[in-house]
Amino acid sequence: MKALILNSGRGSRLGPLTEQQPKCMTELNAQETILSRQLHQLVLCGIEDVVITTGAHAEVLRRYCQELDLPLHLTFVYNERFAETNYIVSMDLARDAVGDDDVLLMHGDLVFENTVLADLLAQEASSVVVSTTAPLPEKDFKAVVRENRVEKIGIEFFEDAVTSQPLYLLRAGVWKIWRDAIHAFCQRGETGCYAEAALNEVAGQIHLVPFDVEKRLCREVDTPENLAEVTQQLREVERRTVYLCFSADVLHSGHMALIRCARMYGRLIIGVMTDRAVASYKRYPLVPYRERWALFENLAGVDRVIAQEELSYRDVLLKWKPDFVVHGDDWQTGVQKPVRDEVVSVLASYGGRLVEVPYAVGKEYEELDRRMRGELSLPDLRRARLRRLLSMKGLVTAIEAHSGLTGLLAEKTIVYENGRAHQFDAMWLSSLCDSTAKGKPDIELVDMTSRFRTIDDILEVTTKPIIFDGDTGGLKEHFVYTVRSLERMGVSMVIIEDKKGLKKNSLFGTEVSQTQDTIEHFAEKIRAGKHAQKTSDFMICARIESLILEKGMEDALTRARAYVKAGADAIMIHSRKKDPAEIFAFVEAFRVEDAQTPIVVVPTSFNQVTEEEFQAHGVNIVIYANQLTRTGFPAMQRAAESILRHHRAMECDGECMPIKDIIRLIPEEL
Ligand code: SPV
Ligand code: MG
Repeated sequence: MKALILNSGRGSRLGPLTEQQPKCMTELNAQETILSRQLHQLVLCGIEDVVITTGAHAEVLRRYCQELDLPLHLTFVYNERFAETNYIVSMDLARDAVGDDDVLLMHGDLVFENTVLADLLAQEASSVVVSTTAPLPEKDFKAVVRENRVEKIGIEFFEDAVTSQPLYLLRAGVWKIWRDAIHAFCQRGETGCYAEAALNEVAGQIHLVPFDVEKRLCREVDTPENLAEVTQQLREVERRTVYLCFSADVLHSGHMALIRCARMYGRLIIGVMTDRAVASYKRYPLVPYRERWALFENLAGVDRVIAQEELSYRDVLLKWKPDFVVHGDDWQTGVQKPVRDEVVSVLASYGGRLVEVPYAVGKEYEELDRRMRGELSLPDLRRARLRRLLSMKGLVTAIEAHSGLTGLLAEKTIVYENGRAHQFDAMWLSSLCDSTAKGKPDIELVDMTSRFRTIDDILEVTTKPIIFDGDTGGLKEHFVYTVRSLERMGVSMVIIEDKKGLKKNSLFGTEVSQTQDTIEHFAEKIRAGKHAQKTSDFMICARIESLILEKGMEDALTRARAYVKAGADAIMIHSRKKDPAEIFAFVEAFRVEDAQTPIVVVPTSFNQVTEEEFQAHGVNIVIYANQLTRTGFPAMQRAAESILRHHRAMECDGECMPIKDIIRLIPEEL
């Protein structure tokens, strides 16, 4: 595609403005002239080759273009008879320079919005700009349009006519026919008419359609009055802002195309989604927020960078009121649809507009994303993520996982609500559920080798941090090995409980005989574990069983103090009471002395308490310890009983996941 700009005319109607320089060099504002604006717009739209016809002040024009120093290949075609001929001659002279490509043709005094050009270039058929909303001008160009086809263009037509502007997209075939007609006119000496006279002669042979810009700016500057009106309209156009939000770790060519597109619409405000907002709806960001911010701040063409703290755009849109929001069209369906719907309604509330561009799909982008996901599952990154989440969110949630499949559920389950996304932050590798899945009691019977095997299954298919239920931790001499192995695998935290002897599940409480360890002995185990670990990311959490074993609040608090002193990175306080009062009493008393050490709770019995309430009391990690196992098992039991009762499987079909869904549940590639 080549651009052909006609700049041979004298533009005498602009008076003194065109005495020393061509009309196209008339200033529109302190930063740009008509020509510099056109040339920048061509660059923005990816056009590289420009042919400019010259006449009056040809040398001034040529020098000016060189000084602009734009990444364009410019060819100048001089029309020496510019004073006595019309631009039909300049177009004829430019035929060789333009060649046989598609052509974007414009007059040198035309001022238009970026989107007019971008949208025109996106048309398939040869098109000319018209406006169905502008009043018909007496003296300027009008196009006669019938059945969406331009039949004639000229100043003398009024019937079936709409205002038209000399901005054309001409596909190669159409250009060739018009060009030859122009040549024939010039050969016959008909050089005083508009080039459109030649176009009208061959209109029957070409397909030229109107491209309606309605109220968008696209006007010629002929007189000082025109200039005043156009510059005023341009000021309004230039005040417009466009908002584009990014959550990506790296910028690829698809993102750059999106940025280029957004810049067409106005001054560009880039929203950088905070780590917390990104982690709420997709994988954890690999590149931290500050770094992502810095990337955009230094990007040419970006006017302002702001933080988007939620997945929802509502707050940002209401604060900044951008005229446009640009987004890929991938959010029209699927999980992000509610976010999009909200954007549409907020924009409608103040007259903004959503612009959606085709989402960049491509093998290279998928590969990039796959590589990033792969990085997240590497032990160092995964291990460190729990601490980062704790400092970022204050409250972290974990759900139990005891297999690759439940790990995937923990990894991928997401719900959207009021413009927010919710996912679990981490996985709890429960001893109860791991043992139950193997049909064994929760008495430290499943040995570490087997527990590590479960971890490995989960690690292989997920990226979220893992909190490992280490039971009592075993002998101190064994525990140090466990710490090293867990750390090496990329586990973030081990929780050990202060019991000794044959451990039983805490939810039995005092119904079974269980013995609490001494403070000194357990503290020694914590110290040994902390000493054994190699990185500062790994966390050892001390689980206090005093309330479970009805040893009282004072005992629990004394132990908490001692365990923190021994090096515990977090404290888990457990209870099997329905009433959360003793949990809250512990947390409040502990927080008086210690504002920092994270507190973990497992609300299996006191399950009426919401995460918000826990956070308000000072809790940092909420573990949903067994709900997947407890919901999965009854469904399986019902299916087994139904088959036995009916001697066939049909009756339990309603409870079954469709075969198609189960085989698609797990992608072949991670
Ligand atoms: C587990 O899930 O294995 C636990 C929590 O240790 S609880 O079952 O509540 O003791
Ligand atoms: Mg357990």
